[in-house]
Amino acid sequence: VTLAEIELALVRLDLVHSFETSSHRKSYLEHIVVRATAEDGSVGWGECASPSDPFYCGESTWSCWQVLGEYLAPMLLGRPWDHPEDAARLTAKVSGNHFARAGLDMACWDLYGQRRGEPLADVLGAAAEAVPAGVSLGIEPTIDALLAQVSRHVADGYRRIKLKIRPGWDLEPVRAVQDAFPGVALQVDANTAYRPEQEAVLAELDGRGLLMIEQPYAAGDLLSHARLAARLDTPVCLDESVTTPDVLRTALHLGAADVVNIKVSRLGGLGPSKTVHDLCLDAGVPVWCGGMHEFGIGRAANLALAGLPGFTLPSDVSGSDKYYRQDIVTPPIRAVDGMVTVPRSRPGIGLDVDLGRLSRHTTRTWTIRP
Ligand code: OSB
Ligand code: MG
Repeated sequence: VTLAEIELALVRLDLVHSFETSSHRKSYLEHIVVRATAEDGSVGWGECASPSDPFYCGESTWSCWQVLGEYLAPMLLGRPWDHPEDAARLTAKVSGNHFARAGLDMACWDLYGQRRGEPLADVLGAAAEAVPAGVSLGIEPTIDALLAQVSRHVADGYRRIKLKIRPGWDLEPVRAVQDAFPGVALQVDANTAYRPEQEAVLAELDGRGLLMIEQPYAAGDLLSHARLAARLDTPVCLDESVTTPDVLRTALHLGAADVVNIKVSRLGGLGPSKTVHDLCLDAGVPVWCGGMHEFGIGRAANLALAGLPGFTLPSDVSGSDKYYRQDIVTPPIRAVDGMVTVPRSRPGIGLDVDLGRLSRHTTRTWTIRP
């Protein structure tokens, strides 16, 4: 494959319900849609699902825009590659910037799948027809508002609920949800909001039968996660910490992760995500597929990956309608009885991009040629 043109589109979709984590609150999302056109005219799609602000990691929408347009796209255009991992090697000089890299990587995998005439899941060796879906619920202004959200998603059939927590919003929401919905499969995600000196509250959460506690401490603090994992019965899950397969190997060596959240964006693409999956499978560490509020393109890539055998826990990959009134792909990604079907309606990412909807929601474009 040789790319002749890469177009970046800044696409804005309103959220049906605003989302708050331990660090910020959002009512709409802007992602970069990557359209890569090969010399033969075939088109591959990718998505940079970076948060707007550099709070989850160091990247932001504008850092992705700049790094894609100034570095990643020019390094790939006009240079032939056979496999998407070869394409990734052509841009290996760019360090970090995983969200930016993932957007272009996805477009390369889409083209590769089309060349082989196979949907991405099949290319990756993922056999599952559908994957169990959970939802990630943000911090709400009140406990009642949170219970209303939980109620809606339990009624929709989702198989587990994840609550965002932070100091001051932890024990109370967990108790309230468990009291109102006994037996609900529940886990929590702190997005690095605790310091190791605050272990006592996490120890109190232990014993509530949570499926896991996700990323309580700073991304770089593998040692404190390892200590916590040794002390708690509740599994400790890493998200922000696991940026590369090498970091994952260190985390496993230290016993810092009982469970791993795999995100295509955070790891910089499907290749490294598959590597992390394979390492965890060998180590007997269960994984699940996290999300970054992806539009349909990124959601489709997540689902293809989540069909691999190590993904034994419910994902954060819900139907698009949890977030957006109307997605930019067809058929829409939906959860039925808490299961989301892995898209296989065409080769590559497995579904079609609705060009009309895409252009209606595009606020800016940048076309890069060799
Ligand atoms: O930590 O998993 C996270 C969204 C933005 C930033 C970080 C996280 C999340 C989510 C959303 O939890 C999961 C989803 O895409 O539904
Ligand atoms: Mg997380």
